[in-house]
Amino acid sequence: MARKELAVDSVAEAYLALLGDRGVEYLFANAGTDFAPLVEAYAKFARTGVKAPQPLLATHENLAFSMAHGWAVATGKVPAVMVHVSVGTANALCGALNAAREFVPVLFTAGRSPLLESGAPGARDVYIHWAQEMFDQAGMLREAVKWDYELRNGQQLETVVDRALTVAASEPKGPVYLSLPREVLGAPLPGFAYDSPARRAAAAPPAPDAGAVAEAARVLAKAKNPLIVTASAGRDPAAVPALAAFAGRFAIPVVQHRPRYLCLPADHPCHLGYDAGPRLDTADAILVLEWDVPWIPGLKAPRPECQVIHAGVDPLFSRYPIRGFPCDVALTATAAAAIAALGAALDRDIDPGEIADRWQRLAGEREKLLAGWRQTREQAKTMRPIHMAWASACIAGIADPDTIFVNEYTLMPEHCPSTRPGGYFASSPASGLGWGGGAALGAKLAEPDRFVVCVLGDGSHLFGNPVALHHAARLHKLPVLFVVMNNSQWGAVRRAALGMYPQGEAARSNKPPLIDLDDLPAFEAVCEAAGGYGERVEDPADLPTALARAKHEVVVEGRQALVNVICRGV
Ligand SMILES: Cc1ncc(C[n+]2csc(CCOP(=O)(O)OP(=O)(O)O)c2C)c(N)n1
Repeated sequence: MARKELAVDSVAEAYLALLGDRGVEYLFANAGTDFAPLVEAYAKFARTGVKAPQPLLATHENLAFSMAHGWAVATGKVPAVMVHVSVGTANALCGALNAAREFVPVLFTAGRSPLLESGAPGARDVYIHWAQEMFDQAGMLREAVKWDYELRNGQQLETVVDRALTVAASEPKGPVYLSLPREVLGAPLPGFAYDSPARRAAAAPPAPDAGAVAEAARVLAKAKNPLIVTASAGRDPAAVPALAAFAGRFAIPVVQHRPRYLCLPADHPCHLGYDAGPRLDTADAILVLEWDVPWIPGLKAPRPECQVIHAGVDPLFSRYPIRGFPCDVALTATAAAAIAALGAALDRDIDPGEIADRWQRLAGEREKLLAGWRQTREQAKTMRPIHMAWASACIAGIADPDTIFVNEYTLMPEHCPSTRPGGYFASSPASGLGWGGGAALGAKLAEPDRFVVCVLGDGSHLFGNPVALHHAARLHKLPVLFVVMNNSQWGAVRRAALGMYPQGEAARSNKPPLIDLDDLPAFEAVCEAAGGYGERVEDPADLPTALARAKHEVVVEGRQALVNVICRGV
């Protein structure tokens, strides 16, 4: 047990030094008048060399939060975000919702209007200090965070910081929120001393319950057609080899629907693609591993007699108001621990004859699937406007095994396979658009030596505040290749309207309202305006070389690039 002392002029200095001591490496920040004590503290640390999180400026709060999110998923560590009082919190809220639903730990902090109208250092001195105050600033995001608090004085600092960080880092992980009033940050803190290392540890993850494991293993052992469905097992990279070994040992097909991480390498013989629909009719046992929506009950569901096991850090997704999927066994554990325990139990229960049978069927199904994808690519190859399957295949053509893909939902993973754990990150199930670009910058910050490709829809890209994004990429020297699949529309909105009213007026209209994004700016020129490289591609035959040129700019010249791919609408 060691106690450290640090002479500080303010709580702000103590706060930043404490974050540095606790291993918080970055503070993704969008500043305001509430930051005065932090600005002062950082300026002093530049001279004195006190270790603190490196401040990284982002000119929009959603960008700051998304960068933190990308960094957190690529490193497994907890970043800090700081924004300006109530209004900055409002702008970052979408990022907090994304992080919450994907169990991404973030220390989300904001200033708070000075409490006092006069009479103390830091008290109100600008007119906004009245209007920006709220009765309950954290109220707007309380549903999205695991914990929130306001720092009331410097004496409590160590307890509050440690509590915030340990709650965020305990399973199920997630964002926490701390507001920091200006006078509190600006107050003196004589005799500041703290434990280093910290005496408050994050909680260990829950161990899988032996009874639930035995029950789940019995279900899987009895099944003729078991199926594993997952979207986020790969959140913990250790779960990827565990799942690969488990599926391979017992010949169980794995489907990753809208994966948020790489969960099973694309070349694994049990990898049966991205659509569980065709397997639901025959499945007699399903292991739902870290997945909130294993199927859409209104469209297609497994047979009533199919047994269903849900496993994950919060297998019931207890923060979702409604989620009624059948659940015969709910196993609370990280994906890696759940798989390890199930593997040991199933080894005892399984009939080896079943495994041999399943291998036969699996090999045939996988070959059929791969052949179908090859055919789609062949057909897509010459389509103009460019087909997203062809664009995805061309992106695969410039990737290497270490490439990190960040997908704000238009990359088709069946045409752009990845195999390395931690090589693929996609949108949170909350799907608050505007995440991808910032997340890609965060991933690049975490993995500076790896090639990062960020694939975005034109709509998603616009939500991500492109001018702020390209500025941050340049400012922080984070060369990422952005590929915009530009179909000049919100295709998802079109699909939803036509899906609900297949014979309706919108379906008959050439141009239903609120779908087409006419007169879009030249996205490549926006990237160029920030010192990057840009190309617009309309001819599918030009795409491979355009992407190769862009990759050269990113990897060799060290500058960001954007390829604006003119794609088909839906
Ligand atoms: C913050 C936010 N606002 C609105 C939406 C609703 N929304 C979902 S998908 C989508 C369209 C996305 O367009 P684009 O990225 O171009 O992809 P496309 O659907 O055309 O393939 C919209 C508007 C959302 N998910 N998040």
